[in-house]
Amino acid sequence: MSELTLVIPARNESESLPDVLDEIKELDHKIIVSLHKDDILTINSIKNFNCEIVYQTNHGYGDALIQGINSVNTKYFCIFNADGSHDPSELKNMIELINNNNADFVFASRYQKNSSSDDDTVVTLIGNFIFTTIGKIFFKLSKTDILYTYLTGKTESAKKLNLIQKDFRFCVELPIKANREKMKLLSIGSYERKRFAGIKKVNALKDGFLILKHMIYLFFNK
Ligand SMILES: Nc1nc2c(ncn2[C@@H]2O[C@H](COP(=O)(O)OP(=O)(O)O)[C@@H](O)[C@H]2O)c(=O)[nH]1
Ligand SMILES: [Mg+2]
Repeated sequence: MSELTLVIPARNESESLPDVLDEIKELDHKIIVSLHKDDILTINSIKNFNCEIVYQTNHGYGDALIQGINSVNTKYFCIFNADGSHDPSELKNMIELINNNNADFVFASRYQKNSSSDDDTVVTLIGNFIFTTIGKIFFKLSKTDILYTYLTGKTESAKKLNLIQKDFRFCVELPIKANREKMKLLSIGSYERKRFAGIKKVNALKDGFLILKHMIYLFFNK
């Protein structure tokens, strides 16, 4: 068995998640799907797959990830979406990069050389540019794509960060706290695919505002 566990947060992904699990079933990684027990459709859609299910006790994307990561017992974990937008063929290079450099986290980026996205909209593109710039100026983050949470990390490093954000604020909480702990953060080019099916859960305005508020909070609370 490999040293990597894929942590898959899922909400209403019965149309995409079976295809995602089918695509990664030949890989030698452990798989944890983190979802709420009320999400019966998604749970039923994956019952024939060999994966562990973590039932989150609260709701939200960050909550699913925090509880998923707490259940990991391999050296590395990877946050891997249930919608098909993360390409599993990129995992090999991410693991090599983190391992060869003894890094704490490797973040995939859609906005560096040889990278792109088929899932971005004008609103998310502009939003991401603004948040990435705030990250650079106010938090000295060298990350080129702050909101794209396709990352591989050392499990023990993530567990040290005391991550508590239960919604999409998690996307900025992790890199900002890791950078403050002077952890080693690397970036790797990535191509984001269109989601296989179903609808996006992020609300650009509502979640964008929450993330902005949280960045202001983190700036004043060190
Ligand atoms: N468990 C759980 N997963 C969620 C929640 N919101 C989003 N997700 C999952 O997080 C991933 C990213 O969500 P998505 O809507 O695709 O956002 P985007 O990729 O940023 O556009 C998908 O796998 C979703 O199913 C939530 O409230 N709870
Ligand atoms: Mg998505």
